[in-house]
Amino acid sequence: MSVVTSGRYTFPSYNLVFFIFLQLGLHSVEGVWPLPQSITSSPERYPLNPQAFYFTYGSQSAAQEGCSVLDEAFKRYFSLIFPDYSSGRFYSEVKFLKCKNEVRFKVLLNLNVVVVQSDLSVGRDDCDSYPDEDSSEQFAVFPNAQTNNKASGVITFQICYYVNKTEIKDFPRFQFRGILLDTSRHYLPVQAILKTLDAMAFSKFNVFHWHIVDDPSFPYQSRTFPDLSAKGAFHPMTHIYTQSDVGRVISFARMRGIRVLPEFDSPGHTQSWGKGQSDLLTPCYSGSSPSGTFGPVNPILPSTYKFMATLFKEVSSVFPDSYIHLGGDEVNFSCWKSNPDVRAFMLKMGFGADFTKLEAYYMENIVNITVALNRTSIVWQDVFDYHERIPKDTVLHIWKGLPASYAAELSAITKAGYRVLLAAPWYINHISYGQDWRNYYTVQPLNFSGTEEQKKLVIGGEVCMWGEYVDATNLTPRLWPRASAAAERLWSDEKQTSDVDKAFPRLQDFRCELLRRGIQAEPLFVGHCKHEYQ
Ligand code: CP6
Repeated sequence: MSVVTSGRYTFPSYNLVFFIFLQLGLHSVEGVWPLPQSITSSPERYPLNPQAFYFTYGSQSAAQEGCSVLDEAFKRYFSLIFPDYSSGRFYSEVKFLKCKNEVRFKVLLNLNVVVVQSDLSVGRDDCDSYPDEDSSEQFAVFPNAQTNNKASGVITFQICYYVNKTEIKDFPRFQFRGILLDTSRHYLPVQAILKTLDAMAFSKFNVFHWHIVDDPSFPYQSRTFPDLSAKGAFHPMTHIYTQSDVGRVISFARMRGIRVLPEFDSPGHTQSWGKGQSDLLTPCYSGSSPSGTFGPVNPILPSTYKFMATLFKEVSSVFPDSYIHLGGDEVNFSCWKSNPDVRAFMLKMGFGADFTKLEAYYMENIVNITVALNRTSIVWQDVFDYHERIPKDTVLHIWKGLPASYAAELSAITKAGYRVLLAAPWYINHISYGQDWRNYYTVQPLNFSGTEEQKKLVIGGEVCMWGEYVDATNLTPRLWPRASAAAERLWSDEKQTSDVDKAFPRLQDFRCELLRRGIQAEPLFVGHCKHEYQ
C-alpha cells in the first residue's frame, strides 16, 4: 500500500498532515486531536501494510522530493505509524501480541494502493525557510484505494491495522498557538526542549516561546557578551545554551512547523544579567548610600541602551523569527525610587514622581531598537497598561487575571487597535486536584465586548509553563495532555468543540496516542490505554 500526497498547490504544515494520518491508521476518528474543521469517515476501510506503504509527492504538488521538511516528516511519521516495523521487531512476538485483539487471519494480498491527495495552500518557500506568521496551515486529505498490479505478486500477511476511508479539510482558528518554556528558574537540557517540540507538533502548537533568561539564571551563551552566561548561568559550562544548542532547537522546530520566539525580558526579571554586565542594573539605595543590592535595568544611562542594542542585534541574527519578545512585566519601582540619580533624571525628563513614565521611556527605547532591527515586538500587557506610545504593530501579551479581568483587557487593548495574545487562562504550571484541563478547554478567547474588527486582533494564545517548580523531571507529564486541551481551543471550530464532556473520551484516546509515541503524558482519570494490551 502506498500513500501518495499531492496537491494543486503545495504543502504547508508538515506536522499536520501525517499526524492525522497516523490516527486514521490506528484508531477511529474519535482519537483525532485537535478536531479538524471537517472530517468525514466512511466504513470502507483499507489494510495498512508497512511493506507496501510509502509517502510520496503527488505530481501536482509544488513541493517535490528534496523538500527537507516533508522528506523528514515522511520518515518520522512512517516510524510513528509502524513503530515495530521500523525498529526491526515486526516479525517478533511483540507484533504477534499486538494482534491478539484483532481477528487474526492470513491473506494473500493484492497490494492495495491507498492514494491520499493533499490540497494545501502555500508556496514551496516553506520547504527551505523558517515558518512564519504567514505560513498557511490549511490542508485536506482524500484517500482512495487502487490495485497496484505492478507490485510483486502476492505476499502472505497478517493484517492488524486498517485505515478507514476518510476525508479531512482543515485549517487553524488562530494563527498563533504557543507554549512558553522557562529555562531560567530551572535549566532544561536541550533534549527536554526537543522532546517538547516533538510533542507540540502532535497537538499542532506552532510557536515555542523561549523565556530563556530571567532573575535566577542566564543560560543563553552570548557571542558578544559571554560573561552573561559565564557569570549568570547556574553553571558556566553545563547549564548553558551554546550557539549550536540554540541552532539545533531552531532547526528541530522548523522541521515541525514551529517558530521559535525568544524572550529577553527587561527591565525587570534581570537579576542574573547583573552578574556578568556591570553598571547594567540600578544600584538601590538605603538612605543616602548604596545598599549593595540592585534593581531593574538602569534606564537613565546611555550605556544601557548601547548594550541592549548590541545584545538585540545578536539575538536577531541568531533567532530568525520576525518577532522578539521584550518582556516589560512586573517592574518593581522601589529600587528606582531609592536611587537619587534616577530621581534627578525623572525631574529632568518631567516625569514628576510617576515611575510608570520612566518604565514607558525605557520600553520605548527598547522597542525602537527592535524596530531598527526590522523585528516586531511582543510585550507583556503591563506595557500597554502604562502607556500607549508603542508602535501599532506591537503585540500585547495578556497574562494577568481572572476571566472578567482578562476580558476587559482584551477589550481595551483591541479597542486601541493593538494585536493581542492570550496567556492568562492557560497557566499550566499551576496544578490542582482533579480535571483542570476542563478549565483550559472551556476558555472562550473571543468572549469580550468589542467589534468584529477588534476580535480579529486576537492572534492566538499561549500555554505558559513557568519554571519555579518545573524541571526536566516533571515537565512532560505536567504539560501533556493538559496543554492539548488549550491546543484544541486554539485550533478547532468553537461550535464543534463546545461540549467538554464529548471532548473527554477523545482526549483520553489522544493521551494514549501520546504515550504510544513516547511522550509521558499523565492520565486524565481512571482507566487504561488499549495499546497496553494490544
Ligand atoms: N516570570 C516572569 C513569571 C511571571 C511573569 N514574568 C509570572 C508571574 C505570576 C504568575 C505567572 C507568571 N513567573 N518573567 C509574568 C508574565 Cl501567576
